[in-house]
Amino acid sequence: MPGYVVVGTQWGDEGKGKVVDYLGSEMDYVVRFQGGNNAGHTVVVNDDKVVLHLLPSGVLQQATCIIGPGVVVDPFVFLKEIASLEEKGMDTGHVKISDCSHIIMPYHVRLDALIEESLKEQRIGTTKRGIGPCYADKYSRFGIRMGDLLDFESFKVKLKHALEQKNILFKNVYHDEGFVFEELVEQFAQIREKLVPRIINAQIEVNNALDENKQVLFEGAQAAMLDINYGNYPYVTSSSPTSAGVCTGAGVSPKKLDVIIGIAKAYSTRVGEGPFVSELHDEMGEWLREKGGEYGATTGRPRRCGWMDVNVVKHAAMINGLTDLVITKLDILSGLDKIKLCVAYEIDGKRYDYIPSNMEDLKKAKPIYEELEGWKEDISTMKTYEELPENTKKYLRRIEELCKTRISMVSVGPERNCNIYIH
Ligand code: 2SA
Ligand code: GDP
Ligand code: MG
Repeated sequence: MPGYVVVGTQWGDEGKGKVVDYLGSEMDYVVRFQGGNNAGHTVVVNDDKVVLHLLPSGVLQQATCIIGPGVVVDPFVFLKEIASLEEKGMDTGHVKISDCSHIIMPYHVRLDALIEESLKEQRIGTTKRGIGPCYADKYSRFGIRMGDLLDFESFKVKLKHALEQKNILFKNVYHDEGFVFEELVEQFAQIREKLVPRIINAQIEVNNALDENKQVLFEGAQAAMLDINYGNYPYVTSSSPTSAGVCTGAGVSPKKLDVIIGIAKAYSTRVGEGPFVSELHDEMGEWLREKGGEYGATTGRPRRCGWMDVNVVKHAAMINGLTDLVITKLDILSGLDKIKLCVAYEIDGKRYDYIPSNMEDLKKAKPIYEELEGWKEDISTMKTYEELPENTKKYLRRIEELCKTRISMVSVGPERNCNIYIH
């Protein structure tokens, strides 16, 4: 079964990077299909912590790594990340970029910050990496793609056209001086040679690999609740971090996706604005943040923390068609007397076993909790399901039951091999 998908089931930062790195040793290809350097995936190998923003987490393994057609690429960040891995003595010749991926331009990054600032209390809490403005240009057909760099003369024509539009916006709406065409051309002239050898037709390469029965893993960034269609709109990112996003963002038929793994943290976290029904504003939330080290890998922002929200994970299971769940950071919950699971919401006296799409309803939602017994044992060194405390098993079984999806692995530490398989 060659086509694997790994996606986040909550609001991101579930530990996808660790799981992709772990599975990466078995893979021939690791492919990113959406998002950009708004991701922050942490991989720990032999106590060495590597944070990747744009490169697929499989880059630390031998698999060919592809930044797919649906990704938005900041080429300056890309080259920085490549350089930092090469400084560690790693070969990066196996990293390729799709000719259809869109370029995040310096003006997208500035616009992201200006838009957020102007939104004031309505702001989304973006990572300010230019993601939204770049996707907006893509869908407005003003975008410039990595493939355009192959013919620099036509790249310049497209850039001139796009920049004229953008500078009108900068000057008239944001009273900002905008960008100088010649300066941007010069910046790209300096990096173009380093990018061109990596630009490929990714959909052909990935489909050929699947047809040859090679193992291909599609690595999601962000998560279901940040999905542009099915997340808490407008508090979402501008792409589809779901299995459907693999089809549009990597050019692969749904028929070729065999294993769809959802990563769920044993509790919930969120960065940025937007509703979070099971959020804890008390010392319990603080405890989770400190014990779990819940600070954004990209921006260092403290993550909001709360109990696991089953409505959220159930929603992700449905939208993605999950075949498996992996529960991460289970070790963090050790030591608690009681653990809560948010199993439904109460809105205006009515019980909801699903997430209402209407933001005003969701803002009023109160969590309905089920309380389970905690466990005191340190589970971080355990290797088998049998060793886990009975209350840990009960917690896992209850999640499985409520989400109607089997849990095939749990992660009990940040290191590559701190995993327990469940058969
Ligand atoms: P954007 O920048 O346009 O994609 O922001 C839109 C919303 O999506 C959220 N978002 C994220 N949430 C969690 N983790 C993300 N990546 C970093 C990480 C976060 C960080 O993996 O650690 O370091 O701050 C990520 N990327 C986007 C974002 O908070 C907005 O709510
Ligand atoms: P991603 O964006 O989904 O890849 O997740 P992040 O890398 O942003 O955040 C997950 C954090 O938890 C990272 O610091 C990981 O090293 C760490 N982590 C992953 N799995 C586990 C686990 O099972 N236990 C513990 N204690 N930490 C973990
Ligand atoms: Mg992250």
